[in-house]
Amino acid sequence: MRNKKDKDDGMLEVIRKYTAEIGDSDIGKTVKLYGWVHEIRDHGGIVFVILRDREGFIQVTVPRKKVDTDVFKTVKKVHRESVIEVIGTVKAEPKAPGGYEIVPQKFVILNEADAPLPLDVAEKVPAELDTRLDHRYLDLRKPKIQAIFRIRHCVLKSVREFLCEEGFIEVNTPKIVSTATEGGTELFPISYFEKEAFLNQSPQLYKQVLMAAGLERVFEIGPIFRAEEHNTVRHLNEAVSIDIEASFIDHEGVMNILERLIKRVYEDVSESCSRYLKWLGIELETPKIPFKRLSYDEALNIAERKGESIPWGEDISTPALKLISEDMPEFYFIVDWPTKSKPFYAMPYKDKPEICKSFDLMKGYIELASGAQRIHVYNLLVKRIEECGMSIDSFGFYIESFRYGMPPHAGWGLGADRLLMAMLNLKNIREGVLFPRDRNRLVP
Ligand code: AMO
Repeated sequence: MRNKKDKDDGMLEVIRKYTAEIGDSDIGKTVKLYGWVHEIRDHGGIVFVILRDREGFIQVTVPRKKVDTDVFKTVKKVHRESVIEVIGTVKAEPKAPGGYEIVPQKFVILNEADAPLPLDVAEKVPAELDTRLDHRYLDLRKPKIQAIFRIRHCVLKSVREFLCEEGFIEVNTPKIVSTATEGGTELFPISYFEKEAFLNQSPQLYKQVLMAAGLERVFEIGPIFRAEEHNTVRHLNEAVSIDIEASFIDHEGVMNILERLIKRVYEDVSESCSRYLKWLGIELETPKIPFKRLSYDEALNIAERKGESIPWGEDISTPALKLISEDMPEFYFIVDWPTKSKPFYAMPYKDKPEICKSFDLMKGYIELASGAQRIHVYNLLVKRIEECGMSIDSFGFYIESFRYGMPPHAGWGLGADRLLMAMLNLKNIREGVLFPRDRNRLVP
């Protein structure tokens, strides 16, 4: 383990280090490194091996005259991407990447990699995204790609910390369900013994039921499944959603939580991932809050002015959003949507029931989150379900919870993959997903 003294063959007591940990204080000392053979430069009497671990690179310099014969023989036959253990002396070497080199006393091939490689990890030959995803385990060995997932980890950690501090309890709800929650996208049917079942589109119904349960503030970070027909750079068939639900609060209240969360995540990533942002060449700017609230009507007007007209009541199309984003390239909310354009659970305004207390959080033309104050009144909910052409029979467990003390409540769902895409300017949402699922991709 890292920084623990490992006994090695009962002979040497060496500390295992990551490449990035090697510093001036190690010069002249013996260290142990584990990693992969990133590059081999064989000059006959001297071989340079670049060892890569999850933190970076280091040069292992192997001069025939100065190392054990077995060590030299092993280095001569090793293939790129083999897993190795190196024990050696640290030397300062200004010409080596990072400024240090290791001269090995021991060079062990823990597992030899076959040649040729299906994907070039050293990126001398660029590969298409599809090829990279087909061999994702190799693609992920690239430091830049790992940086994306180190940042993703930090985003989720930051979200958890923030929501816990705000009094939210983390929950896990079922992903095998019997009903739809979101109109507009199809469900994936699955075979569930003798019953019909589906993969959940959203934890929506469960998080609302948990309000009736009196948990007051819950959040879930989990998969959502959408049988999206289209194959775009921002749609997945399995996505990760960060969902919250809170009682005794309205849509404005949860929008305030959402914008503060976004700001906090940017701050945390800037602070703890500066190394990885640098690898990606990204300078992250923490957004200023509050974000602008643009009404649905205003959004339609901007699009109209720019030549794209949307009939009132319809969802705002991607071309229209692209035009709107010319004026609004950063974070903003689109609020006060037509009731008929949003799912049945969104609360209509009392004095203007054709619009509802719902919002989308946008970054440029990409929707990152949507949410609303919910209907908590039983009769109104039944009416809305029926107006949306659905039968209340399929909502049994959900509907019942509104009859016996459901508090007023609101919430939102924030796409984790979309947030990462926006934060890191990823051209394709799949770049930020380990093993994406889309229309054409079911493996790996
Ligand atoms: P909605 O359907 O807008 O709302 O989803 C919430 C957020 O989840 C992300 N998302 C997706 N990301 C990638 N690929 C997809 N196919 C995909 N579908 C959705 C988006 C989106 O903004 N129940 C409501 C939320 C709520 O009101 O609490 C819901 O699911 O970032």
